[in-house]
Amino acid sequence: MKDDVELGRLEDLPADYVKDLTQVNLVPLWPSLRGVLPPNKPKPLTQATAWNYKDIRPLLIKAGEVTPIEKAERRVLVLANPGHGLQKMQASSAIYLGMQLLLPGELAPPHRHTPNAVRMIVEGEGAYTTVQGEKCIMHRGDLILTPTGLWHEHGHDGDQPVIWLDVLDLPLIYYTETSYHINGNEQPIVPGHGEKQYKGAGVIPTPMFTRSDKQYPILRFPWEDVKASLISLANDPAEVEAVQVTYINPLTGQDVENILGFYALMLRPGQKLRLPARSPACVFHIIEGAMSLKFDEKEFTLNEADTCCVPGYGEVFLTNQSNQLPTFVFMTDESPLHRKLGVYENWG
Ligand code: 1HN
Repeated sequence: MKDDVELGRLEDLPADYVKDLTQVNLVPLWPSLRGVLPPNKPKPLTQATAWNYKDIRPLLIKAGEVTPIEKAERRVLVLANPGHGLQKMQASSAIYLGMQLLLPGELAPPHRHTPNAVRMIVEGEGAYTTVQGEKCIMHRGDLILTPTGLWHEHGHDGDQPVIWLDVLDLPLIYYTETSYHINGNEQPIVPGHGEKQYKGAGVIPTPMFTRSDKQYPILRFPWEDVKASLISLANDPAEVEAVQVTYINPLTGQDVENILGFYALMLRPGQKLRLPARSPACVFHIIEGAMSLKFDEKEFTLNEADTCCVPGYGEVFLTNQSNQLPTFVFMTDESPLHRKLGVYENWG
């Protein structure tokens, strides 16, 4: 069957026939078939979009002035992709992004929910997230997980605003009609930190020869450790093209969460890197340095704390803006989801 064959339109049908269909909750497929199943390549709603931190920061600080934490629970400005419509609060079909502000002395109260979340810390010292009793201190560049179902609350003992990037699979969980939350009480702090127990990539704790069956053994990935891994990888072998690491569960080798994948990338001074066209949408957030990002006809310059989202099925060209310094990038994509669904593709 040729794809250029034009299928019948809704307007081609007798109006009273369409009315009869509607009355009994029936819809003809053929006027919509090409829309839901386009030829050769999906037509993502997700548009390549960048959000600059210099735009976000003053508006977020203003949110701190006009809305007390008790009236927000989570004081967040959502990075919404215009391709989906801003009210949908989506960066892509499965990814939600938000910048959250916590002021000194504030508490974002304990709750748990079905969507998986992570926080990438952008600015400030002295805040923490307690996840299932484990107190995770926030420093710039750290990644803190709050996977599905785990209790979490945010507190702040410092004296300056703290800001972080929230990444959730909320659009997907909402779409599947499984999104809900439960409020709880402040969690008692439990001893032990996964990031310390599982510090070495090649060794894991085995007290009395038993392995933990924890589903989320590491909840906080300190930036200093991840950065050191990238620098080490960049030097051995020196030819490795994409200096990239994946945040994984050390007990399974799988991605840290079920739906979204998380990565850190280092661009060498002056490096240009082409990322292949793959099915998942992808988010880039600059931890240190600056780069340009090209997708189709669009090109963005991304500086520290800037964030960009691109749809799937297109190449991405990254260029470090400095010939002297490396650039470090946090990335999120929908790979685990696509792999589980069997729709993951890499077109090279
Ligand atoms: C949430 O629980 C947090 O815990 C942040 O900090 C953003 C966006 C949608 C739904 C739940 C948080 C969220 C969220």
